[in-house]
Amino acid sequence: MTLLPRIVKWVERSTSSIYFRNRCSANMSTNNKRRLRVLVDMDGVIADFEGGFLKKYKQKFPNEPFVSLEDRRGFWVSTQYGDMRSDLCEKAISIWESKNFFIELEPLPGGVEAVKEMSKMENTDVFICTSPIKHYSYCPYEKYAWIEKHLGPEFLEQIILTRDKTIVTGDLLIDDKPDILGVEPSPSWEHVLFTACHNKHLPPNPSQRRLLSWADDWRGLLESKRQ
Ligand code: UMP
Ligand code: MG
Repeated sequence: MTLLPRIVKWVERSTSSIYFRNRCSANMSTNNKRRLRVLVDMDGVIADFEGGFLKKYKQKFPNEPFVSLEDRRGFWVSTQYGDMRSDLCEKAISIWESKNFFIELEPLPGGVEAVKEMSKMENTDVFICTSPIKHYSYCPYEKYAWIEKHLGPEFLEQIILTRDKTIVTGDLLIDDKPDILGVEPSPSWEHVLFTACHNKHLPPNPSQRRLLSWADDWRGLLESKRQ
């Protein structure tokens, strides 16, 4: 970020905290200066986990069967590969446990641009909220490196690595996983399902909004939460 937008953001943050210190009884839900907090998932939303997986799986196991992106069903890649043949589950897992898997993921179309744009919007805080794998040798480091590389070093302040997104507070969680469960039964965010190859065939769910891609109306979605 160049200097001017940084100064604007700092002034916004300072003035909003002064506002709340002086009016500690103010009800945030009726305050139209309230900041919107958007949590954006990484894999399957801004980073092409599925495309990166398939490319490296085919390179490493050229003679094994694979699932085309068209035929992907269900969030867990490992489960679908294991259903095809039990040993393929471990072979699939070996791909994302390998060095350089996460850092080499391609950005999904429009995602990086959208996140940068929303982070510059007035009264808006954006966090990247992503679950690392438990095989931690490379994944957490590479997620940080990916964000620095594609979103810039200022976004290193905005990273939330957690296996349980329900304990994170926010207004919106844009995520491709259909069911986001954890210890908190009533998360504060509205989960908006980001369409991905593995969830596009799910029957319409009237209680869950979707973002079809970053070409879809994400600005309108954010606006709808400011009302
Ligand atoms: N993941 C698995 N198994 C799968 C598919 C994905 O462990 O079959 C991991 C990779 C990512 C994480 O680290 O799940 C997805 O994270 P979120 O996009 O839900 O944050
Ligand atoms: Mg995801």
